[in-house]
Amino acid sequence: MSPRPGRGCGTARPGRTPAGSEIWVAKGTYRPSLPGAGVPANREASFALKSGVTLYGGFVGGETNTRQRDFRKNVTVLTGDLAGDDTVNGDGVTETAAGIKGQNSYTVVSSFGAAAPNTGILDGFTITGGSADFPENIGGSKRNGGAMYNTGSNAVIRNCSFIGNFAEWSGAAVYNVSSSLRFGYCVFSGNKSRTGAGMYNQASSPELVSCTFSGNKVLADAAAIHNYDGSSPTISGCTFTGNEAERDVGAIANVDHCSPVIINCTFSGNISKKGIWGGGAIGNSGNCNPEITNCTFEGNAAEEGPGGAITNAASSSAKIANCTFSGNSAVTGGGMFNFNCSPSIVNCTFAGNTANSAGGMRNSGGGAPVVKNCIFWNNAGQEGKEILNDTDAMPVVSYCVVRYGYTGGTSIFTGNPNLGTLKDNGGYTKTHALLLGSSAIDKGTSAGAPSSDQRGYPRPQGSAYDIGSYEFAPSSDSSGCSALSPGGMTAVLLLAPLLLLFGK
Ligand SMILES: [Ca+2]
Ligand SMILES: [Ca+2]
Repeated sequence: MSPRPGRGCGTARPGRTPAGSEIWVAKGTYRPSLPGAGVPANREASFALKSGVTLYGGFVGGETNTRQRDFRKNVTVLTGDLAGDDTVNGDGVTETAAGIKGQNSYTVVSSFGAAAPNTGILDGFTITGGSADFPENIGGSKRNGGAMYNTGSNAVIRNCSFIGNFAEWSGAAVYNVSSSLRFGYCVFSGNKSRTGAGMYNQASSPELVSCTFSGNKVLADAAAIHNYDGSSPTISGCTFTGNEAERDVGAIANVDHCSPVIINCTFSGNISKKGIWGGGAIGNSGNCNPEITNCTFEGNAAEEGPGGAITNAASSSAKIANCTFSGNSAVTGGGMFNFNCSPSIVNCTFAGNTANSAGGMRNSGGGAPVVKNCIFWNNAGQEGKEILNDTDAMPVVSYCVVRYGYTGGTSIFTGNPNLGTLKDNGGYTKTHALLLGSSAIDKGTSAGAPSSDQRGYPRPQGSAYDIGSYEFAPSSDSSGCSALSPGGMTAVLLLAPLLLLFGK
């Protein structure tokens, strides 16, 4: 793709702006193209980010520094609704893809790097009404990336909302090719495409910090993020809620050598509706080995498939540690489904998940998942099975609390782990605390166990490592005092990416 002609925000034109400068934009709506005399607006125009130039939205006018602006109050909208015929809210935002009417911009914002990556910065805007709806399969930005299309880009996007965009194929909101953008404090909602409605990454490894993906929909797979072809983003402190795939994977799909780092994230209420591979929140397939740490999966569903929270398939060996799986549901494997793969699942808590069979975990199709220091409790399934293995699956299960026991495991405990309700016990994500008298306290192994628990609280406490994602602290948990203020320990983990995003 080549840079497109585009009118800059307000009176400024990015194409004439020297590198290193800033453009301050007042509240209001801005379109990439306006109709001329007898000439319609150009659907192919977009706002093109320029290396070294920062676009700030959220001003009234009269401010003397960027800290005086309020981008939440002074909504500054970049819209693809060229004719002004979309269904919009009072700020001119097309709130869902269904509100798009007529011929909108194929892509609202773009960034392009040729000899060097694009380093533009976009801060404090709402990008809406992009519609990459070209009917023929020509690829490129007419069918992908309704709000934003990036290629060869290291742009920084912060405090932006991507709302109500559409793509015929991938990335209704954002489509990245060979790019490594950084997104901080961004919202992706109400977007719709065939796959990856919030973001589609092709050979791209962006960094996402404290972003929210909600209410995105796909006609096929991966309602929030689709990672493909060696895309391994870092996703920290993000929330995925209420995203919905007609087929597989309610939130994040990793396909073909994609191994993202996913840490301190919450996945709740995401749905795979009709997919045979399911994966209510996450699906990994084709040599994808993500690291999923300190995350909570709550109330996700694979309505007609396996893996209420996660499906691992096709030689994908995820490393999953310090995670909580609570109240997810599926046809089989209410918490997790593993097929022909060997993930490691360490210090995780599976509680209250449901399925017709194998409420906690189903292992099938070969492979040897390692399941260590985990709790499986009250996961409803046929015959009371918390973990169900087909004859060709050979999981190695040790140091686990499993209701009704587990044949073939070592160091299996069947006493009640006394789990508290799922709630904020400190850290970034909700947990089931171990309550006094829990069978999981000091029964885990130190071998391969993480040095902190899901909240970031140091392990071990007491005489040994606990089983599950929560480490019981004898001094404070016994007395009912909070062991850790929210965000206390794990804030350190987020510090580095925040500096990268905002130190510029
Ligand atoms: Ca329109
Ligand atoms: Ca302990």
